[in-house]
This record gives sequence, C-alpha cells and structure tokens, in this order.
Amino acid sequence: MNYKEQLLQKFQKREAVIGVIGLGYVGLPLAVETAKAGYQVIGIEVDPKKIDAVNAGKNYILDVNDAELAELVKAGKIRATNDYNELKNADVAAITVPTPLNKSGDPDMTYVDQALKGIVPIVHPGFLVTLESTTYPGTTNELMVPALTKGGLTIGVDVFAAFSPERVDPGNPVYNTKNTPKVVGGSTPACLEVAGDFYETVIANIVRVNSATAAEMVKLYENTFRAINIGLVNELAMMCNVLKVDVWEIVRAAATKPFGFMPFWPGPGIGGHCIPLDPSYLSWKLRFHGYRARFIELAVDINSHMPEFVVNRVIALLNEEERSIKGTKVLLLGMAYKRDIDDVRESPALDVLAILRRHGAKVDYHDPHIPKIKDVDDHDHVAVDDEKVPEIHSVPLTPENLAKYDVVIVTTDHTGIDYPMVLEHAKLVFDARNAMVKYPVGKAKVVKL
Ligand code: SAJ
Repeated sequence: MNYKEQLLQKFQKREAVIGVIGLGYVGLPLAVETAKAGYQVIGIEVDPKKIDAVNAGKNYILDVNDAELAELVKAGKIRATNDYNELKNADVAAITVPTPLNKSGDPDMTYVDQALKGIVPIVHPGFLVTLESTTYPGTTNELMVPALTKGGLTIGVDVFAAFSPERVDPGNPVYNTKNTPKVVGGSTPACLEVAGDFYETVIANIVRVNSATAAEMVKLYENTFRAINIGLVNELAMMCNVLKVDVWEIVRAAATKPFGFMPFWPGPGIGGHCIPLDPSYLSWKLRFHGYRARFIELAVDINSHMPEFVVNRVIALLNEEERSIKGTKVLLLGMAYKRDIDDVRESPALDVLAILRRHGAKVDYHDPHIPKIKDVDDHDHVAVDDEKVPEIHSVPLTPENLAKYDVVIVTTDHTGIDYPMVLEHAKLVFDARNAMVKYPVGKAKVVKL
C-alpha cells in the first residue's frame, strides 16, 4: 500500500493524528470540528496564554462553543503545545497562522515561514500539509512545497501539499467552520485527493479545484469582491454627500431589486484581518508580472480615505456652529471593526480616533465588547502592542457621560447599545453606520454619513 492509500485509509478510520498550527479564530474552530470528527488533534500555538486556556478547556474564540471545547479537551481529543516535536507521529498539519501585510503593504510571511520551520523537521513519508491562511497566489507551490521536499521527499508521492482557504466570518450566527463549503486545491492530483478526502471527513461540503494556485485565487477573489464593492458604496456615500441625497435610502431601495444586485453599506472604513489586507496580496503578486490591479488599488484608496471623510464631515458640522474641532469633546460609539464582535484589528474607529487627535479633539470611546485598547499612536495611527503604550478604557454609556460630549460618532453599530438613550442625551450625533435609523428622534441632532 503506498503512502497516499495509507493516509486515505487512516482518514476513513479516523486514525490520523492532526496538527493545527495556530489556535486563533480560524485554528481553534478547525481543531474543534476535527476532534468532533473523531481525530486526535494537537494544536501548536506560540501564545502561552492560549496554550494554557485550551489545555484547561477554556474557550477564548467567539464562534467556539465553550462546553464543546471543554469536553473534547477532557476526553483528551485536543491538546495544545508550542513544541512541534509533538507532531512527529502526526499525519496532517493544517496551517492557520496570520498572514498580515508589513508597513510597506507587502505580504508578511513571517508566521507561515515559522510554521514551515517547525513542520519540516518532523514531516515524514505519508504526511499532508494544508495551508489555510489567506496568501498570494503561488505560496503553496513556490514556498511550501520546496520546504517540504528539500529533505528528499517527493510531492504527491510521500508528502502531500494543498491550499484550503479559511472562510470564517467571525460572529456569523448561521455559517461556521462545519457548514461553510470548503475549497481545496492540491499541488498535484494526488495531493488534492488526499486533502479533499481529509477535509471531507471534517466539513460538510468540499469544493475541489484544479490546483493550489486556483484555491489561493478563489479566496482572494472572494475578499477582493467585498473590498471593491465596499469601496464602491463608500464612493457612493461621498457622491451622495455632494448631491445632498441619503446614501442609505439609495442602497436600501436598490436592494429591493430581486436579481442582479447585492447590497453593501457605507461606513467609516474597513477593518478586520482580511478585507483590508487580502486584495493587496493579489495586487502585490501581479506587480511582479507587470500587471497593475487598478480596481484593487482604487478600492484600497477609497476605503482607507473613509476615516478622514468621517472626520471632515464632523469638522464641517462644527464649522456650521462656528466651532473648531480643536478642544471639542468627542465620544466614539464602537471601537470594534464590525458589529457585535470584540476585535479591533485594523478597525477604522482607531483611524478616526487618531485623526481626531491630530486635529486637537479630546476623544473617548464606548464599546461594550472592548473594555480597553492600547492608546493610538498619532504618527501611524495604529494601536500598538508595545508594553509602554498607555491603555484607554471604554467609558460607561450613561446620560451624565453623554452630556459631557459635544459630538458622538457612531463608528460601530453594535446591537447592544441603548440608542434611544443616546438620542435623548447626546447633543450632536454623526452616525457613520446608520445605526439610529430605526429609533425615534430624540433631543440630539443626528447627521448620517
Ligand atoms: N463593511 C462595510 N460595508 C459592508 C460590509 C462590510 O463597511 O457592506 C466593513 C465591516 O464593517 C468591516 C469590514 O468591512 O470593517 C470587513 O467586513 P466583513 O463583513 O467582510 O467581515 P470580516 O472581515 O470579519 O469577515 C470576512 C468574511 N465576511 C463575510 O463574508 C460577511 C469573509 O469575507 C471572509 O470569510 C473573512 O472575512 C475572511 O476571513 O477572509
């Protein structure tokens, strides 16, 4: 029996041991679903706090069921470690580490490189490595395969490599790791067969494509589609502001078209670890082939301008009352990058905060999901994790506190906010998310994006 058949048999009998590299918002849900499918799962994680939490059966990911994780850990089906040697008898390693952009906007493959450095010494004949982290087209074949085969193994014969993009929508109440169709592309047909068969035992619906590069492109297209359409509706918001029409009414009415249309909504910009970054992986790669991805560049330009647009709108409102932004007290309602989650990564609210600060405004925030953040650095206006950077805390949303602020800006439309109370006690509200639309008018003056 050859190595491919050995692996396929182990998958059928759930005898394979599965490593998941990176136990974040992608890796931990994958580890749980893989263990629930009957496999022994070993999570490799660099953060000791996460390792201890998992081994204590304590969940820290919104989309993972606390009791399920605790039960699987108690049954010994999942454990976490930072030692790759614990994978020496494993059969599969799924890489689910971050793939950020660096300061110059180029892909930062540090975490993928670190994962490969850990896997290569333990990889053995009859081993499957799948990459799930969103990355530039060609990563699997140009970066991962050479690393796995430099010790003499042959791809598609004794070692198998595939790309299978994560499609996690944090906080989505309907779609999760188990029921979201999973695209899989192999470095060779045998790699596709092995990876497809593995994922088929864990996830309901597998979509096989002809190559790892095709699978990489599928993911980038999905997220580029979103970034460009969000950019389009953000430009529509700027056009509506010029024409003095209500962009929210325009989109709402357009969305009544039952075919050939999909609504996107304007906002203060785009955040998260995917949509702001992933399209740049595609444009970066194409630049090496002398091709300029103009739609992507334009979407990045418009979306990254939205925090400035929001601040300029507020400055114009104050100007109407012959007041300056300097010294104005502003409360940002929402710091998370989207509603009902606790993640501030790339959040546009951080940019709004930094820009307001640069104009001399006095800014606080309230976010029920985010009790504190690292203060924002005016220079590159990104919350830094440096220990010495002070923290700023979410202020309680009370009538007394609201009365202290000249302007309230709705930057994230969390559902758990007492909007009627804000409308009653705030003076001026700039609603960048149209969160107030369904509430009766109160004393506050409300202006929408
Ligand atoms: N946003 C808008 N207007 C919109 C939609 C989104 O301004 O109409 C903003 C959001 O507020 C947020 C950013 O864009 O700041 C990204 O929003 P998102 O809904 O795309 O959320 P993510 O990045 O958490 O998750 C996305 C997934 N979202 C959906 O499919 C709804 C999906 O694209 C990917 O599975 C995931 O990124 C990923 O990990 O790639």
